[in-house]
Amino acid sequence: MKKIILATGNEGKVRELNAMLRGHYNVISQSDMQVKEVPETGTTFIENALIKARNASLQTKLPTLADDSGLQVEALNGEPGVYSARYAGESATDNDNIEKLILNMDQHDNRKAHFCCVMVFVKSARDPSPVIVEKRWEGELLREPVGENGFGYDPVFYLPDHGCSSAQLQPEVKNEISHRGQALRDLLKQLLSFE
Ligand code: ITT
Repeated sequence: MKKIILATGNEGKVRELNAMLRGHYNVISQSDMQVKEVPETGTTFIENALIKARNASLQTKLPTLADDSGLQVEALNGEPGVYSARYAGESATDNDNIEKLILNMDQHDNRKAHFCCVMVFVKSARDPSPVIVEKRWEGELLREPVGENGFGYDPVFYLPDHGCSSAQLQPEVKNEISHRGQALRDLLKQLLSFE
């Protein structure tokens, strides 16, 4: 099976992506290859995903998959967006970020939000034609966290069609419908069609 590097240091992403790539690729985490992370200096998900993919591919000399994602809240003009992981500061935990979001949303009745995921695949660090997919997952923000599964903002991301938060979904169900699940499926379809 072909080797592929996962250019992420986020354990939640690693779990979800591993589950979906199983059987297709021999997946290696960038941390297992001692990849040194670089700052995400882009202002868009696409820029940051490319920065991470090219960095890991440069250091490992292997094809690489990167995911840049985040939560965009309508009433906050798209915030926290690319800053989702660092919303409450550089070393913020998921709980710190959720607390800040709940506070900032206190006065807002418009609870609409979506997750965005950009998935990038590069064959090499200087691949001139990366495969790029962008997908969204629509939902609403809760006023209190519920559920234990997933990671990040899942406990406050409510799915009206399912009547629960994304942290209450079974992992397989989340992968079936999430921004990341949709993006990876689309990307895989493209990669397998090149082979
Ligand atoms: P890497 O850059 O190493 O991949 P990161 O956590 O810094 O890890 P991002 O810059 O892409 O990754 O930030 C994504 C953040 O968006 C993540 O930390 C969560 O707070 C949030 N997020 C993304 N996908 C999510 C999901 O499926 N469920 C909940 N929160 C999610």
